[in-house]
Amino acid sequence: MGINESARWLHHAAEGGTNAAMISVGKFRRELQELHSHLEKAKRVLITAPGQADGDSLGSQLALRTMLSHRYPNLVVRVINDEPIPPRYTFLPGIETVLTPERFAQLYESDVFDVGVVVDGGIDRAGRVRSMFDKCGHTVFLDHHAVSADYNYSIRIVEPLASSNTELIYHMSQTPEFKTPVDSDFAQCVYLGLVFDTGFFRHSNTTPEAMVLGAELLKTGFDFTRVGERGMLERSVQGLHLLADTLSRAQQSSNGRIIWSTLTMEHLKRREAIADDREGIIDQLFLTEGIEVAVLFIELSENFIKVSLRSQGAVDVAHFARSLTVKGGGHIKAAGANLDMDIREAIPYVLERLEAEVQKVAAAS
Ligand SMILES: [Mn+2]
Repeated sequence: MGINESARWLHHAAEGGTNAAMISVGKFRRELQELHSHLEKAKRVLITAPGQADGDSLGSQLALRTMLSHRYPNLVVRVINDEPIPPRYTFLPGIETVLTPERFAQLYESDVFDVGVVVDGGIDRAGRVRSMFDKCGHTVFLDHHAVSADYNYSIRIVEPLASSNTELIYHMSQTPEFKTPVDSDFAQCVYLGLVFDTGFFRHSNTTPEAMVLGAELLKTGFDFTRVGERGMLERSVQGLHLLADTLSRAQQSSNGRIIWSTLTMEHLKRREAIADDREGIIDQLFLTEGIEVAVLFIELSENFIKVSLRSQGAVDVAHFARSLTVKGGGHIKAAGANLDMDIREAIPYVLERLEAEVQKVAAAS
């Protein structure tokens, strides 16, 4: 069948009348067999993910590495990411195996791989790793985002019902093709992705299946408090100050229905903070009483702004982000857009449009 025990149980639960979304890798039967047939013959595999790796991305890459190394003991598996790992993730078991392209070049000679796998987003955002990926004999795309990838992957396994990419990998790992033993190291990688992408089972992508999987993983006895706190909540003191600065700069508009703040490169430098310290600030901003939408203007580089958006749901911020730029998008309640603008230009450009949107929603209700 290719569905593990818990998914099978959920299948029964779904048939019994609950409206639970069901994540089942059974529908990827052919893709999984094809993947297995390539891996069986392969000598070297490359695993990568888009830049600015987060908890789901790293959890996925490490869980996948474990899954492949267990199933194919002679296979050389290399995990290469364009950017160095943010310090918050250094506690993850196996994290030392994740290399930057320069570290990889120092340690190993050949950058030729038989199979390349990209997880939690497309290869177009994987920076310098893309050229290695392009040379792979077979390429695999493993994702849980409902996006259309332009790249001509040999195999695509995309399950938008999976709350996190690690949830998809977990279910793959339990099929007859892979049969990965779930020990506490493997479990915490899967768990980190799960809590990261669901915001500790708060976001709307949280499903009964995701919670059942969380419970299943806890049985292996890893320190889930530590995984949650170190992997998501803890900040360096520099990061703490950056958060405090950004929150104290917050302003409201539309009668308090919009809250917004800014985070420039100068702000980052002043506090000696790093890019990863920006993580989670938008969510904190959003947890303000009476707010409909929160916006954070992040200066990524000169004249290049990331607009992060959170909504209670009345304003579809994915739609709004797309209205700002063709490359904008995301989910109804959480979205983003990158703008080629100066931050002083971007703020009125976005706020005027957003205020109109909030007004429209208020008038309609
Ligand atoms: Mn993800």
